[in-house]
Amino acid sequence: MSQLNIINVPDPLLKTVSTPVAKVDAETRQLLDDMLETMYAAPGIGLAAIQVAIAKRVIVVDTSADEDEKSPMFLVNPEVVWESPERSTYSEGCLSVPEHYADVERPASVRVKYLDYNNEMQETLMDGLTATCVQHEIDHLDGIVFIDYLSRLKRNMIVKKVQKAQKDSVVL
Ligand code: GNR
Ligand code: NI
Repeated sequence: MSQLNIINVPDPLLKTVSTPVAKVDAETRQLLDDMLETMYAAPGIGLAAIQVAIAKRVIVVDTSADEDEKSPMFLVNPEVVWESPERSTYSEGCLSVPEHYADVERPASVRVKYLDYNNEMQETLMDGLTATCVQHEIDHLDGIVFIDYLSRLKRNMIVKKVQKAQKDSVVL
């Protein structure tokens, strides 16, 4: 297992549309394991492969509040096949936009089809924070970051602050 480096906005890689995975094989499982370790270390509740500069349709999610009772989800080629008409609003954050948060409205529940860790096709109904997080991750696979839903003014302000914080953190 190894921890991977997370890229920040405005890295143009975050605008990439990621490519589907043909099969969940040993190499994909290695990526899933490394992504989970990276997500827990951050810490975060979700991570898309493009955030570690790998343009594959692979995400990991763990929205369990409990520290000792981890419940990781591995989703490969995830697709929303149904969304509820009900919406919900969460204050979202992103490991690629550190320390900035904004309200985003999304479908409150979604049915998601994906390949699991064992290359088995699954369909799962998700709600609450899990639904929000999985939609946030699928957005990453399509090159969308949550700040893209904000006004250009707010987005540009956040991107500038993230860039400045990154520069200031470089030890000379
Ligand atoms: O850690 C994360 N928290 C979070 C909070 C609200 C909505 C979405 C998220 S996902 C984010 C981790 C991340 O950047 N995933 O891409
Ligand atoms: Ni994110």
